[in-house]
Amino acid sequence: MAKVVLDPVTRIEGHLRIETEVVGGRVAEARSQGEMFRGLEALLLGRDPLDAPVITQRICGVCPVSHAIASCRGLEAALGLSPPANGRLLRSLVLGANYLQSHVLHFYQLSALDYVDVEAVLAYGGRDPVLVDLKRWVRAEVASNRVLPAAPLLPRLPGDYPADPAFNVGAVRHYLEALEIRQEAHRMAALFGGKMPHPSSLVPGGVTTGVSAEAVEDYRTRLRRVRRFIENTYLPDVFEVARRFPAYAGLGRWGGALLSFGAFEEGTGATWLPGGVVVGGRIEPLDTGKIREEVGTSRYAAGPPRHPKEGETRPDVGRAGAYSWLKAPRYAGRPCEVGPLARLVVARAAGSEPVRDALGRGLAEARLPATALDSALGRHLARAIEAHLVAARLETWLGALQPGQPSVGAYARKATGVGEGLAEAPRGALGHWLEVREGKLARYQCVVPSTWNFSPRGDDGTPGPVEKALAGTPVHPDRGGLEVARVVRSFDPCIACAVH
Ligand code: NFE
Ligand code: MG
Repeated sequence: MAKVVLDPVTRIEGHLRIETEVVGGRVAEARSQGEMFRGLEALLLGRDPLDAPVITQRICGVCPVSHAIASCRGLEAALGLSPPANGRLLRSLVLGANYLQSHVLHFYQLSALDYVDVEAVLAYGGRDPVLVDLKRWVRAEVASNRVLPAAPLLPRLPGDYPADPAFNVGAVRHYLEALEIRQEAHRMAALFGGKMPHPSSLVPGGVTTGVSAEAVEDYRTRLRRVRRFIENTYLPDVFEVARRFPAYAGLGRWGGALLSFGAFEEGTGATWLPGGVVVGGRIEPLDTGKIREEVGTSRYAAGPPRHPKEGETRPDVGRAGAYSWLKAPRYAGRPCEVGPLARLVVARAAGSEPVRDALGRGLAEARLPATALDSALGRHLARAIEAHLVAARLETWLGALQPGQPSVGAYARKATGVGEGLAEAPRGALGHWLEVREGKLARYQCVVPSTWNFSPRGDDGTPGPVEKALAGTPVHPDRGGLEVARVVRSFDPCIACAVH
C-alpha cells in the first residue's frame, strides 16, 4: 500500500489536500481535506442583517452573486419582503452571467492543462505575437522546472497528452480567448450588479440598478459574443477532450444521490431549472428539512447532526479523528453530489425536455454512452451543456424585463425572524440559514456546494462524493497523481467557499 498525496491541489480555488491509499496501482481510499478555517459565519453574529449579503459575498470572488442571492432570500424570508418581477429577473441575469464566466474559467484556466500539452507552443513556428510571447514564458517556466500545471503534475510522461500540435496550440489559443470572454461575462454581470466581483446592487427586496434600455442593449451585445464562444469553441473543445480521453468516461464515478435546489428564478418566482433529489435514477421532491451537517470527522466542537437552522460553528483545531475544516452535509442521511451535472440530471428527471434533448445531443457529440454522465468527463460535458442552455435563456429574461417598472421594494426592519435562502451557485446547491433577534443576526449558517462535494466522512464513516468517486482511479507511480487531479478537478472545487 502506498500513499499518494496532492497537497495543495493546484489550479483550483482555495486550499485542498487529497490523500489517497493506493493498492495494486489504484486508489483504494481517499480523504478530502479542507486546509483552512475562515469563520465568516461566526463573524456575522451580532451584526445588522443588511451586512449579510455584503459580507457573505466575500466568501468567494468566483461565485459572490450566488452568496448575495442566497443571503437576500434568507433575509426576505425573515423580514417578510418580496422582490418585484424585474428584481427576480435581474438577479437571474447577473447570476447567469456569473455562471458563464465561472464555467469558462473552470474548463480553460483551471482544467484544460490536464488535457492539453502547453509545451507544444514551443514548436509553434508562426508569428502570432501572443503565441510568440507565450512561447517565451513557457520556455522560462520549463527551464526553471515550474511548468505551468505546477509541481503536483510533474513529471509528465509520454502519452499523458495528445501529441497533435493543432489540438494543443488551438487549445492554448482558446485558453487566451477565454480570458476575454470571461471579461465580457463580468461586464454583463456588472451592468445590473453595479460591479464585479461582489455586486453592490443585490439587496433584500430586489436589485437597485433598475432596467434601462442602454444596459439591456449592452448586455445583449456582449452576450452574443459569449454565446458564439460557447457554441463554436467551448462545447467543441469539451467534445474533443471527451473523444481523446475516453478512459475518463469510466473514472470519477460517484453513483450516489444528486441534489439541486432549483435554479434561476423567473419573473413569477418559480425556478427555470426545477429542483429535487435523484436517488438511484428516481426523483424525489426537495425537502430542506432533511438536511443535516455532521462534524464527526471535522475540526469543530463535537455535537449531533444539526439542521443548519440550528447549526453552529465552533472550531476545535486539534480534535482527535478530525481531518478537515469542511463539515459533512447530508440529505436524509446521504452525502450528495451537487453542481451542473446534478442540476441537469434532476431537471431531466423532473421532465424538462430541453435539458433531456441537450444532454442527449451532447453525449452523442462527445461519443459517450448515457452512463458516462456520472464520470470525470460527464461533469465537464454537463458544465458546458449548462453554459449553452443558460446563455440562450438569458435572452428570454432580457426580453421579459419591464422598463419603467420597479426592480426593488421598500426595505422593512424587523426585530425578529428566521429565514432560509436557497440558490444554485455555479458549483451547485447553496443555502444560507439565518435568524434575526433584537434587530441583529443571532445565527448564520451557510451550506455550500463544495462542502457537499468535498465533504469528509460523515458520523457513520460514509465517504463524501469526491472521496467515493476517487476509489478505483489508477495511479501511475511516476505521474505524481495526475489521474487523481483530473478526477478531483472535474468537480470544480472551491475550498474557499467550502470552508467559509
Ligand atoms: Ni467559491 Fe461557490 C460556487 C458557492 S462553491 S465558488 O459556485 O457557493 O462551493
Ligand atoms: Mg457552514
